[in-house]
Amino acid sequence: MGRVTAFAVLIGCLALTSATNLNQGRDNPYDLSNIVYMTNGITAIATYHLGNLQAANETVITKLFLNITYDNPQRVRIRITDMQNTRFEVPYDFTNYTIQGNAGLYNVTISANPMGIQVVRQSDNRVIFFLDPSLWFSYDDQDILFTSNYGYGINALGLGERITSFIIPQGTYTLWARDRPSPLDDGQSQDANMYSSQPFYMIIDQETGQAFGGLLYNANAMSVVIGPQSLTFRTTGGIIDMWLFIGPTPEQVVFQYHQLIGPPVEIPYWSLGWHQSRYGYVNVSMLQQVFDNYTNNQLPLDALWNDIDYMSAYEDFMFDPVTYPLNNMTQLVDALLATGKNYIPIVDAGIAQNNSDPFYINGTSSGVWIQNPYTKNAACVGQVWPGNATFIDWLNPNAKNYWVSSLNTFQQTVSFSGIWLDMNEVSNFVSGCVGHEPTLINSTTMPWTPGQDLNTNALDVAATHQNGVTEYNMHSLYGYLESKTAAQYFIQKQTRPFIISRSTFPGHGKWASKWLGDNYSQWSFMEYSIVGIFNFGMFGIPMVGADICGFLGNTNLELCSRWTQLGTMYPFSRNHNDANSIPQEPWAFGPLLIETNNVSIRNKYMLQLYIYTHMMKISSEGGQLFKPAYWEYPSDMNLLYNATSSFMLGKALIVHPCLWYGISGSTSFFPDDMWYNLYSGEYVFLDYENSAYLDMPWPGLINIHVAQGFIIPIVDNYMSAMSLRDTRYSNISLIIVQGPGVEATGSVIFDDGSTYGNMANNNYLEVEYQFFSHNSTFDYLTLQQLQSGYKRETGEWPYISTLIFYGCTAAPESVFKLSNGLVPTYIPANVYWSAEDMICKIWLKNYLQPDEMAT
Ligand code: MIG
Repeated sequence: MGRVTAFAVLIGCLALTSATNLNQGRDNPYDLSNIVYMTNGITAIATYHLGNLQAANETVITKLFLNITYDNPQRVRIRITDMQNTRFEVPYDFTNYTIQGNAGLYNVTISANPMGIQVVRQSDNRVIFFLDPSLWFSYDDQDILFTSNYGYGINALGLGERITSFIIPQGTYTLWARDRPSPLDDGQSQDANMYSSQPFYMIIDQETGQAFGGLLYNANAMSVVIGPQSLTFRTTGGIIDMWLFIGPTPEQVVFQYHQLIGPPVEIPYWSLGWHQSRYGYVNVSMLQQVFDNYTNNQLPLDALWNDIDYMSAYEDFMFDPVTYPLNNMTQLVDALLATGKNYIPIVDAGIAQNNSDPFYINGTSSGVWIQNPYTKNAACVGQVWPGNATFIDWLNPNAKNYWVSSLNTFQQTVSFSGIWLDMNEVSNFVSGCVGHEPTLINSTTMPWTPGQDLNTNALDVAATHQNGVTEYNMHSLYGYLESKTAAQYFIQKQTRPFIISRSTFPGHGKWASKWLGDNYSQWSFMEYSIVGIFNFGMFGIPMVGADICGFLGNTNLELCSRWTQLGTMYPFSRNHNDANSIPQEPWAFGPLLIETNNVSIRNKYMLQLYIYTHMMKISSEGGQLFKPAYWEYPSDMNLLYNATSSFMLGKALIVHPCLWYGISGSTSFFPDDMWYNLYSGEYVFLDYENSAYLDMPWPGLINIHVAQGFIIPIVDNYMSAMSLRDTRYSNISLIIVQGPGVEATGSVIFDDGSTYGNMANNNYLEVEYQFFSHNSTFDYLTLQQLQSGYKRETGEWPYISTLIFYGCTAAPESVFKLSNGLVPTYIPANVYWSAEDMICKIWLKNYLQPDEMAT
């Protein structure tokens, strides 16, 4: 086998470099033996080498098994486990996982004494992982440490969840799910760990701008040190299970990662609309009033949310009989549904420990609670909103049935269309299980704030799950497993899960979505929201947004207006507010904010087919809707270093938000391309720095520009629709953006908008639009059905009413339709051309159907 020889040569090279370090005393005490080279990987045994070190202490794992797998040409897996004992591993959920082997896009080499592993990307010979044998490595029961030393300058992204700039500054970061109301509250640095654990990173090579990524699939508390040229992982347990994604572009890394974890769940059509929420709708008439105000102000709305205010004594699923009488509630929800709007209640993680609460009774009889480690057959009781509460052990075989049937029961009480899962870090107002001091485990290896440890506002890490698995291992998985289980409730009914959860873990996006948790009504938090959406998009959760206008503290007219302009471009757009803050519904500040809400929500509606089409594609292929401009233009590193000054929606649209108070315009950067104002068709003249001055009015619309070469479908009735349901019956216009000699393309996916699995089952319609400019007698537009698996309901169909051309250099004369035999028939149309603005419009008198062509 020629392959083996090739490896032997490479190993030889590596051994030479590491040999020089051997006599300095060893930071990596493991040697490799029994090395086996296979077609699709390498295995070896790593043995703790005593040498001149002191005797291993009893927590050291002395025999490790190394298993390197060439998953596919873009992905390598490095697993290091205990050879003699099983250790905790994350419940595995990557159903797409297959091993296809390496087609030569990377080289993996190892060295034996001490252990070293190097992965080099062949296209540019860059190290994308290097377990440098000369650097500290340890594999203790509760302290696993390793460094990847790249040898060149890196920008690190990802590693959630925290409030940070997009490029994470060098430093030490903790990953451990935590209910952290806000980084400003506890006097800690902004970058401390928050609700989710997302141990995925992307590295951008500072010299070349090329990208690669990695996932350390480990749920234990960990810290990551970002150095100038290295990443050091230190985890308090689990195993080393590292997947590497070779890139080389950022977007390829994202796709390679999503291919592993699975593309995100399909979301309902309506959920891409506008959501109103607040903590503090203290009774049903307040909720009704909000609904009425939307109607009276002619503002569109897609979902009305209900916080813990609805609950009786803060008990999940239970409406307060005085403030939220069931009769009134069901009436309200019926009225919402009748007008195409939806109702979304909150469900907290803790179940009230109340012997007359049916949900507590059921959970107790099915034995699903996380157990108290100090008392046999007793739940670990924490304290949350209802006071004493118990928590579900998602490893328990009865947990799924318990949770799905609880949601079924709740559905019979009130017709909710989605659920909001809060407090699932899992959060606890006290530390540990009530009645017992928590066991202090591993307080030393994490960079905790003084006085805090793993038990702080969490269940006792000694609390037990099925088969004795401890909360120490399971803690950061709560939100993910809760959401995944809740998704089964929707899936059994064949409807799409609409689940907005606060805590997440890799794999979450396949089942559920996410909001960014508590933020402040401050300009800086508006900017952080962009980073949050970029990050969770990378993490495979594209349906994400921040509380628009801010949650904690008081917003103001200008901030809330700007935030509404930006927030309506989030994939998940929800105005949400804390009970202690002044109101921030659209009418809270008079007519200016109403106007901003009106045009901004309608602007989102206008783009609904473009956005929905992307989200559906992403749900079958992975990827991001809302993403850094750098992803599309990776040769311009300025776009990376100014990541929040703009973002892209798909490939065609760039959005420039206004993130500063007191300004009405600014000089904004664009990627190197031809850009047209989405609304006016005006061409943007860029200066030598690729910048242009943009007006940023409010009330008014956020700046969106469209790149040449694309066709954007626009919903015609966006100014009259009162919810997204109405847009399903709208005709559409196509904005066709030509450049000199450039052809333009676009597409639309349309389906029933609600059934689970439509993409996988081909139950959708997909039409591709292509515009060909021949510079001769005529130009033509083709409409091609790529998929025709959706039968429309009466009146639904994206018929084309209008063709709008940007960058149009000559007036259209007449319009023909070419039937199958390419025989032209004249079709009646009104045409318009503005030579000055280079805009043409063709109003078709008979709408075009998806299988027709026009010239
Ligand atoms: O302890 O339900 O992040 O959105 O309004 C706070 C009340 C509990 C935290 C959520 C927030 C929600 C609030 N919740």
